[in-house]
Parts: sequence; C-alpha cells; structure tokens
Amino acid sequence: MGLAAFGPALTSSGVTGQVVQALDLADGLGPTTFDACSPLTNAGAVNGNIALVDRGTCGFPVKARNAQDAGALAVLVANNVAGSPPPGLGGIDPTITIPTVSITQADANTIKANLATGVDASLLLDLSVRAGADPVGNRAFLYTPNPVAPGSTISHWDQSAFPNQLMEPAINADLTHSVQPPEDLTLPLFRDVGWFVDANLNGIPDDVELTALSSQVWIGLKNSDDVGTRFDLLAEALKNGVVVGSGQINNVPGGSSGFNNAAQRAIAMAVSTATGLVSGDVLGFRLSARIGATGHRSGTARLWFNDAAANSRLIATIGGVASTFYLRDGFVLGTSPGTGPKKTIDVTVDRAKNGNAFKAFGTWSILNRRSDLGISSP
Ligand SMILES: [Ca+2]
Ligand SMILES: [Ca+2]
Ligand SMILES: [Ca+2]
Repeated sequence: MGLAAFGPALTSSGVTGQVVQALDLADGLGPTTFDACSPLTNAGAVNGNIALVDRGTCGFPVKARNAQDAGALAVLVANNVAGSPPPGLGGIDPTITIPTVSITQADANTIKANLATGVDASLLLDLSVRAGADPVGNRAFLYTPNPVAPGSTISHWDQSAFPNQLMEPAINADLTHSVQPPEDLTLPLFRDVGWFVDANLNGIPDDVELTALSSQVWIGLKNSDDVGTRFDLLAEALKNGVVVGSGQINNVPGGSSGFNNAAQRAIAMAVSTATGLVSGDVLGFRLSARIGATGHRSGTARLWFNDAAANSRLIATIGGVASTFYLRDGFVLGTSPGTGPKKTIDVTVDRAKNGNAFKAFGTWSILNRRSDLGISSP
C-alpha cells in the first residue's frame, strides 16, 4: 500500500468495511465514472463502506473528499499503471477525516473482479510487524520495485521502512545524523557485510575487542599452622579455553585461616593476544598459586569467593566497556557477586615438589550471549 500525506494515519484497530466501487459522472472534472473527481452518484451504496476509486485526472484529496462526503469510512485509490509498490498519495486537505491508501493496479483488478460477490477489507496498522520488515523473520526488506529501477533496486531498503532510512531510494525530511538503531540501520548493515571499526588496526573489531584486564582475589590460608607462608599468584584470562591475558604477583603473604585473616590481592593483568569476544564465545578466568620465594617451604592457600564480601573477581574491558565478573559457586563468572554462602577452594603447594609449578584453584567461565559481556553487537 501507499500512504497518504493527508487525512488521519491508519490505526492499530483500523477500519473495516465492504469495498464499494465509487461512481461519479463522466464530466469535465474527470472523464470516467470511476475517478471520483465529481460528487459521487452512488452515495447510498458507498455510505458506511470503503470506497474504491481510480487514480487519475484530479488530485488525491479531491477523490478522498468526494468519498468522504458520500459517507465512506475509508478510500482505496487504484493505481492506473502496472507496477509496485503503489505510489504514496500527496496533497493537502485538512478537512479530510477518513484514511486513504493506494493499492497496485493488479490488486485493484482482483478486488474489482470480486465486487459482485462482495469484498470485505480492513485497513489497519499491524503493530506486530516492523514497518519495512518481513513479518516472519523481522528482516528489513530490500527495495524491489516493479519495474526494476537500475541503481536503486536491491541496493536500497524498501521505502516502507519507518522511521525512514538513509538508504531508502529517496531522501526523507526526517533523517537524522545517526546511522545506528533506532534511527537507522546503516551501521549494523556495514557490520553484517563485514565492515567494522578498527581504530587500532589489529584486525579485531573495536566494539568487541578485549583491551584491558585486572583481577581482585581474596587469598588466605587453610590452616593457621601455615602462617608465614607466601605465595606467587597467577591470574589468567581465557577465550574459549585459550589464554589471552595474564598477570602475576609474587611472594604475597598468605595471611591466616578464616576469612577475617584473608586479604584481597590486586593482580594487574595484560592482554597478551589481540582478542575479540562475540556472541557464543566463552570468557574464562583461571587463578593459580605456587610457593613464594621466601617463607615456608609449603602450605595450603585458600581462595575465598561467592558473596559480596568474598567478592573475588575479574574486570575485563570489552568494546570499551569495563565489566566486572565475579567468581561464583559452580565455576561460573557472574555479573553480580555470588549470593553466598562464602565458598573456598584450597591448593597445597610445595617449593620442593614438581619444580614449584603453579597449581590452579580452578577456571570460572561465562558464555557471551550477545549482551552478557556488555557487548551490544554483533
Ligand atoms: Ca468522473
Ligand atoms: Ca520509509
Ligand atoms: Ca581493533
């Protein structure tokens, strides 16, 4: 359908009625009896129904006004040339109070062929379908006029899109300077066809790029007998199980047993591999310990997590947005602290065993489901 610049807009409740061919005189105002350029001669039939009129000779508001004067609920303007989409209806008449739309010549011919048996129509705004998108997949329609318009066909959005889009066939007065939703689809379209912003020229789209890491972890001891034990702590960030950043602090005191004697340790981390995190990727955090250079030879380190006090966490900046991911029970990272009770994991390490290799408390993970990591696209 083509919409009219005059008269009321269609509503979601709409107008329903029987379609009736409007008839007028074949006269100097309009040469056919279907053009509604003169007052209608079948007002009795049109009254309370939807008037069907032909395009041509006089302005669209004239036709609408004559139909309105005959008591029509709404007006269908049949295009007088083949092709789609049917035209928008220009013109001004503030006295028109019924909706008017245009339809293709083909649709009009179908309706006309069935008028004898009765055609009921509803003109309404379907709020369940986005303007310019297909009702099933909610995908924007491309511009596919009939006949083909070289230079415009396929390379534009369909003009039924609303709000009007920059890449519609014609420039509309309501365009803004924004090229992002909700005003415009240009930026998502460029993303869809493979373009992205990459100001640091590393091949990773900046809006999903991991650019900074840090962590804060609560470390204590399992047993007070181990007081005097020091640990090296290794924090690693992983994407889909592969380390993409890390940081280490050395020879930090283990405190003592009980959460009151644990200490929050800040571990600065650096991104080691240029990394983007998109929907479906898994962000992981692994914390490991070994015996520090001084102090006891062995001891059991205790990691505290899973509540607002024992809020061990990873901070990751993705797409320019810093987000905090809390270590929670079940080895999941959450965007809020765990609700308790406090959880602990112990790791026993010994400077004289296994070359004092780092031993992991565990790996905590979160699946990026589009918005979990503060990422808006893709
Ligand atoms: Ca006429
Ligand atoms: Ca439009
Ligand atoms: Ca980049």
